[in-house]
Amino acid sequence: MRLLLLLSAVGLCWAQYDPHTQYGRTSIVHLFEWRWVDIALECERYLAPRGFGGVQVSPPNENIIITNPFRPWWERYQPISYKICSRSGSEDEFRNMVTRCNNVGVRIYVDAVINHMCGEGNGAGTNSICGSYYNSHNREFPAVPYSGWDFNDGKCKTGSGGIESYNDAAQVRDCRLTGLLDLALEKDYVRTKIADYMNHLIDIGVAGFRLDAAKHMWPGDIKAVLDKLHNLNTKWFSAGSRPFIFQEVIDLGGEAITSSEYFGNGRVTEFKYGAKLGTVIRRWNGEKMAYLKNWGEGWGFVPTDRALVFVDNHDNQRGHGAGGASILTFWDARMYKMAVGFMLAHPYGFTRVMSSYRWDRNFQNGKDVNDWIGPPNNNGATKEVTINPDTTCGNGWVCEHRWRQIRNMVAFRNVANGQPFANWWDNGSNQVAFGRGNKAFIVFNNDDWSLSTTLQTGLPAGTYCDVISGDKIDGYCTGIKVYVGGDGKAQFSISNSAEDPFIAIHVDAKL
Ligand code: AAO
Repeated sequence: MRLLLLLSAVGLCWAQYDPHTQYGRTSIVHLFEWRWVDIALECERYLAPRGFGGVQVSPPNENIIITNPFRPWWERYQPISYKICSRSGSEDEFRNMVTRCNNVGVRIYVDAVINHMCGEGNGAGTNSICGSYYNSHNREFPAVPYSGWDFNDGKCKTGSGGIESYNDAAQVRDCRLTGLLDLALEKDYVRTKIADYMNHLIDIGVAGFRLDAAKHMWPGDIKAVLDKLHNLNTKWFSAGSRPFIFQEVIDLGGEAITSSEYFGNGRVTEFKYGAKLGTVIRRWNGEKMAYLKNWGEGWGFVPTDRALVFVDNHDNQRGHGAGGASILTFWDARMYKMAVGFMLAHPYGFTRVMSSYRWDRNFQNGKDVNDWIGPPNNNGATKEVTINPDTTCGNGWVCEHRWRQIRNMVAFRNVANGQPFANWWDNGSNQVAFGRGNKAFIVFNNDDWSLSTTLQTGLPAGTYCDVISGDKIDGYCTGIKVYVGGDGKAQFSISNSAEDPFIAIHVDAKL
């Protein structure tokens, strides 16, 4: 009995770090700007059968409509109300998506924009997705309702009212982030309004939240909001389950605020991960893959059970946020697949895969002046995600999560779940290999010469199908075959000019 009590206490206090994915599903995908109807279909036709654990969705609440530039993706980070009403769809469509995804074991995580409302310079009107009135000058948002009392104007100490220095924690939290009206989360009224919004979503059946701009909120204020949240809906989750929380805290070092201040609330986004991995795969600054031997905490990252990791996100794939030029994206497909492959093979952190849309990049003086372009659309109405005969996506959607190499590495991670990092090998340069216990093994050649060597895989003897160059279909392999001997060793050859210079095998791809 005492043990049970102890276990349930541990279970409770760990719960916000647990994504509540279905057993054996270990990654989520950010379906950036997708419509709810398309996500519902994707859960059923692709994500569930392929072993994805869940979806991070774009902010579902009502936002301001920006027409100059025309309907940028970032208008969704300027809330007008907490009505479930966005260009991804209506509340009915949102509910339908959550139900259908949960019914096939795929969880929904909401991007919660709770630090602020719209920008201060937006004037007054009803130019919002569902027509709710706002007056940014007077800080009026009657559809919530919020008024002047509910913002931090009096608390912020900078002359401009905006964040002027990231070396001062108080202004980062009390002043406006790029002019966005900063909510007074110290007020119980504001906390209650935010919690009501999040509870509405929890009751519909979402499994958790990305807390946008968490760095711009005091950790104690976030905790006060989280303490008001309901347990997850028992239609799909066990009684007493707490919502999964991951906080967007950009901490690349050298600022007043560190991500460790937020560990008590939930996980944090580890931005060093993608910035460093991109630098290594690009071989910038003298970095090489051999140095990845102690990847994870050894590189100064947050503890693995506090980390939400990703190669790129919706900001830094287009030069917003942090990480800079080293960030790899679908635009650098060959290196990107290696980076995502490495992330999904490595045990560190809880992994999120990015799924993007294409836009017309236009670099001027090193900056993409088209970094604002919104999702594929007809006059502002988001286009359907169409599926081509070869299973890729049409209508401008990139669907990285459907690329064979990425989709198969999501499965690799599921197979390797719980298995230790093992059998590391490197050539002192950019040829490296490692396994996960006796379940899975991966080899990379990011050098300018061929790799040809015999390696200990840790796997049982047999013939394996490389899931990077092909698939195991009906017992046959459409790609490279790897023969593991009775001693666990196998011979690997990877040309430096291979389309994808890495090989991955696991016990579910044994022939
Ligand atoms: C838009 C317009 C603005 C306008 C505003 C209000 O673009 O011109 O003033 O509306 O009318 C998104 C867009 C914004 C957009 C906003 C609202 O990115 O352009 O503004 O929607 O529509 C900071 C925050 C971080 C934030 C990131 C973009 O800390 O929370 O900026 N990300 C989230 C979302 C994002 C969204 C918002 C928040 C707002 O993911 O999509 O904005 O809801 C340093 C700091 C970081 C800071 C960056 C950028 O980073 O550490 O905390 O991120 O600066 O300001 C090196 C350093 C690194 C540094 C980086 C950049 O890498 O190591 O620390 O350089 O200097």
